[in-house]
Amino acid sequence: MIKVITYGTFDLIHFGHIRLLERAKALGDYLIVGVTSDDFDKSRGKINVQQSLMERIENVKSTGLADEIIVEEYEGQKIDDICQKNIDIFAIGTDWLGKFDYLRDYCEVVYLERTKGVSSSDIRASRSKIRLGLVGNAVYLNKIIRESKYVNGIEISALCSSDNTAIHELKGIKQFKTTDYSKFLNQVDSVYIHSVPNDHFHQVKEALESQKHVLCESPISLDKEKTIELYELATNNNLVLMEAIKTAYSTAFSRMILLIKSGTIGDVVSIESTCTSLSLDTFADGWNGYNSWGPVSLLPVFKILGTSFDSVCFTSFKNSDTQDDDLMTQTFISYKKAIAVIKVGRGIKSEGQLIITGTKGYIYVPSPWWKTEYFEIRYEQASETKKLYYQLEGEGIRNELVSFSQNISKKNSLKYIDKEISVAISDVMQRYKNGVGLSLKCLEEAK
Ligand code: C2G
Repeated sequence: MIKVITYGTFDLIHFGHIRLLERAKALGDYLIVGVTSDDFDKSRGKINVQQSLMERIENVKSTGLADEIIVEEYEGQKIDDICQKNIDIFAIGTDWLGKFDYLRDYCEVVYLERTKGVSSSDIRASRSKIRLGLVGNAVYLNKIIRESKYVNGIEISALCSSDNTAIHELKGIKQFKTTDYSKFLNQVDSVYIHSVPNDHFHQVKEALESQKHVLCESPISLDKEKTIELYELATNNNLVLMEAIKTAYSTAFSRMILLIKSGTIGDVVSIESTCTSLSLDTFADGWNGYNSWGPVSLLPVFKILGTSFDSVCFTSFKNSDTQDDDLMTQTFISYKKAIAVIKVGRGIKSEGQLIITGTKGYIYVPSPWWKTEYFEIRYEQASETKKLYYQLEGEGIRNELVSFSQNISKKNSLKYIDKEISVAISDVMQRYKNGVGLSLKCLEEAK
């Protein structure tokens, strides 16, 4: 019996895929089809896949051509499969010509002519694109423009800004002044807001009232009740409102949360997170240290310990030169059975690590943990340490945009930051702003 194997994503299965499978099947007596897992696709840069692994397996099944379907999960698996399953022929389309010659040491390699004029990418691209408008002056918007190019289904069409000098990649993007916000909204289907936190509430509200989906840089507002109001508005209008903290969309960060939830380190009793940046101009005006770093540093706390905390208090040091700019703030959040200590600062530099302590062991994420790619699960016995690495493309922005677009089209609508977390973040930001539980110190005066 001649055994043939082939691999693919088989997203939105089409004529080209079916022809490939037919010809692969005709090469032998038994056809095995390896369907790529979502993670494997992400790791090889295929982030726009529209259908889930189960749907893609169903696609292949429905052709009736596969005698066996397996999942391809890792780099190098093809060699393992070929050896373990005694494969005679490996077949693949000519778009991979030469790329799999190394498999000739294990079996025959056949490249089958790729069918012209049809591809999953074309099918995805032909679906109408979501016009995304950008709001703000920040240099960070350049990253959004750049990363959006990797995301199918989203097209940056307009910018609303009071000063666009920091934004360089404006080709093909219509521009509006902040006074023309409603005109700008007329030109888009959705908005990404990266203005100053004080402006978020009214900009998000007006966008939702104009039936636009919103992705807003955290904090969504500096007032718990206002954030609740915005979520209600979004729900009532059947619109997507998402908080943008890019860390939440990193694969390593999501995996870490799942491992903790499954009890890998026992019950979590403490979380320590540190986020600092030396450069004062990392964030635009209106973003003090706490607004800049507070939300991201609170994210693991609320994700892991939940949002029903008992109390929050802060100790903040101000720099006497820049009175309205907090140099360093420690936040203590106490829960029934756990405590979180967060250190954030702008104009200081510290080790940006995250440590999550449990009753069986702890997780250590090295600096800069907010760009999580790598973490360790450590136990009393050093020999039991597990080290995990998941590559992060585009600092998480790319995944954030994919998730926003999928939520809008109601596909795979996984919520990385749910309403409760957004509200809890606004709650803590509001307490800090209003000085509730805040002990304020001035470095110069303390001397
Ligand atoms: N294909 C084709 N004609 C097309 C489109 C695709 O013959 N118009 C073939 C591809 O060459 C591939 C198979 O159909 O052999 C599956 O294509 P994809 O779903 O795009 O998967 P791909 O990214 O090519 O995965 O480990 C994964 C494999 O290396 C290939």
